[in-house]
Amino acid sequence: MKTFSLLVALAALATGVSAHYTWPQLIVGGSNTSTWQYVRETNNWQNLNPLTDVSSTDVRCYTSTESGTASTMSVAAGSTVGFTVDGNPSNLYHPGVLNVYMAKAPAGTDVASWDGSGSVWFKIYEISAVTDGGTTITFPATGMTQVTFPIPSETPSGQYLIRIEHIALHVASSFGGAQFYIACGQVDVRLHSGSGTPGPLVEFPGEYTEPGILLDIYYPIPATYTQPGPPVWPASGSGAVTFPRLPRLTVAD
Ligand SMILES: *[C@@H]1O[C@H](CO)[C@@H](O)[C@H](O)[C@H]1NC(C)=O
Ligand SMILES: [Cu+2]
Repeated sequence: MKTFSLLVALAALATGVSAHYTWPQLIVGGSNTSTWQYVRETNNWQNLNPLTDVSSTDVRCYTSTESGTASTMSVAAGSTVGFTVDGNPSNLYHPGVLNVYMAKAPAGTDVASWDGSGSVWFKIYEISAVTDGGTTITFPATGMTQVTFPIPSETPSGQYLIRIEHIALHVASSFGGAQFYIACGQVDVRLHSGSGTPGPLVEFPGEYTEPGILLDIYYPIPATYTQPGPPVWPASGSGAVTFPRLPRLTVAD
């Protein structure tokens, strides 16, 4: 597996071409909705390219050059939603880590026309790297074809952006090398809602600096890994971190 990942990274470096991916469909009630129906069409919907400039406002939803036409889906707090992976091939092919954030649109603002600015984002789910002091590092998100997670049952009613990102780390050893695959869905939490106070709240751009983003995952093997972003909310509850065991990728490209 490690040899495979290294070869992929070297091939990507050598040719400048690699397999990338997008998150075009929101999964609600166990069903895939239509492509770019409830997910904002991202800049990379055709070329699949990642974002690499974490200081850009595109790090919010990766939608600067696309017009917002997405609809907003009603969901229940406590229910499971998700995003599908589409690309070449259609899975989280690169070694990397994953985060899911939500941000509540200000009162009176339709989430469909909101840009996600301000200190508004809280993390509800993550799949980090697994380290063991320097012998191995593994990335449990690798190879996933879809990612599902619960909307915390404590989530207050309202309209939210749900932002998913996979941070590919295969060429992250140089500045700006980490590849961000981002998309935002639009949901209205109202079928059932909670009375929690989401947090800590962070801002994009601004939240991401070097730890967890600028590192060599191959040599020397990192002894520990710092997941980018704040801790998952709520600290214990429906959004608690789990590492789904999925079949590992054996072929690609
Ligand atoms: C939803 O899409 C994912 C990713 O393309 C696919 O793996 C899965 O089979 C689809 N689910 C259904 C129910 O069609
Ligand atoms: Cu890629």
